[in-house]
Amino acid sequence: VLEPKVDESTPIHMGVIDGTNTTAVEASLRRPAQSSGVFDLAKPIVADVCARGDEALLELTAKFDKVQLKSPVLNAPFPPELMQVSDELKDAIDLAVANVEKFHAAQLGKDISVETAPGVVCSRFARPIARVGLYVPGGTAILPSTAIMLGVPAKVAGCKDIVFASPPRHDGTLTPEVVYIAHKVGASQIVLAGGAQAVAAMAYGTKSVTKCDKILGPGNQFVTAAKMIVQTDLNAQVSIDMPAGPSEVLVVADAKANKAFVVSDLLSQAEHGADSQVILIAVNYSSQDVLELQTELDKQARALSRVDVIRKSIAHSTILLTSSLEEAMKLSNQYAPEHLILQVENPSKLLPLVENAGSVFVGALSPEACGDYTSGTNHTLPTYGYANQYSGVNTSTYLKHITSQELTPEGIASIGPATYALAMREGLDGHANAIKVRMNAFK
Ligand code: HSO
Ligand code: ZN
Repeated sequence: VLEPKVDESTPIHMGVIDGTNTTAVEASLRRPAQSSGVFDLAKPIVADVCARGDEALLELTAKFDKVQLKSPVLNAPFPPELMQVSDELKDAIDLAVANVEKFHAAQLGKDISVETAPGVVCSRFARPIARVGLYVPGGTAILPSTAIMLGVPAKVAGCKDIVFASPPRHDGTLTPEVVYIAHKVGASQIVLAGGAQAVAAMAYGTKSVTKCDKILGPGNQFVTAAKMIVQTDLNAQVSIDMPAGPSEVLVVADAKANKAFVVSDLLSQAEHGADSQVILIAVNYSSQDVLELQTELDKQARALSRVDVIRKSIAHSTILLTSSLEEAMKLSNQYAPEHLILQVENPSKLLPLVENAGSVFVGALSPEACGDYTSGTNHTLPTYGYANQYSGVNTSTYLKHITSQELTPEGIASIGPATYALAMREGLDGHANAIKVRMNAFK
């Protein structure tokens, strides 16, 4: 398909609308449409890998990634020559891993044990999901940071088998940083495949790919479609973290906020992909403020290497004008952004008003880029409005919580009669009998 030629003289500006115009707001907060046809394309790929395993996987990698591999996997220990990383980057990765590890280790909750009634003790304890499949996208940008965000919590949770999947480069190798991170988190295997085929391989397992119990990670529309397909297949017995869509950010800024900072945050998300969306809720901006912001946006965007991607994402991004912080937060909650950045005076005062968001960046010195890489929070977050019901990836994403109970004779006496009554009301006298025989034994 021939893309229409971009007119480089057109300024890179966002559309501006009045935040009280509900119809216009609704239209501008709509996410760019995702084509449903992707499911029809992903289904046969998933079915093929399920049926023919490694053979299908190698064929699909040859077709989509243009490389004929001998084996679709790299098993640990990974060869040192495949993880040659500069000292500077190694230090950066080590720092990021340490911070992400600290924050995710702190999320390991305590087991609980409660005496709910005399002689009745109910407990809950956590166990790691044994085998997790972590998808690290390739495509237009290489994302070793995603390997950190998915791999470190898996290690913290104590998962037995950590499997990574990432599309190979044309020479059949992977980004060395990804291999280094896989090694650091103790991964057992890296699947050299991408797209729906990689997801299917981890969901069903093949002769060489470990079957995984849960599949996590962002990806393009094919990856997301495949995750949703395998999740609904009872034969796969696999769960997923969340349906992932294109990256997005919503910035709430007042007129005093540093416009260069605000613009840099908008652009750092806009550069992710043509389907990314960035929203600015401008509180009490004059028309002069809007003009200054647009001028800064155009200037900064043109200096970035991914300006062509940015042009496309900015085309479906908007500035909403509001006159109060409360109104701004209402709009933000309505959008349920993956990332919410607060560049206002006393930003932490707004936190109690946050209802729906993946992760919040509080104040002018907390750019999303820090959360994407190094501060410690996870960058795998709900997009596309799913922040209404999903949490971002965190340590419990890798855990199951198991409950237990233990009753004494006193416990049988204290809840036996009520249990018996409820069982009889449901017509389940087998249940009632299990209580009666015990109550009788202690009479
Ligand atoms: N902002 C992305 C994550 C990422 N950024 C990776 C840079 N590298 C998640 O929306
Ligand atoms: Zn990012």
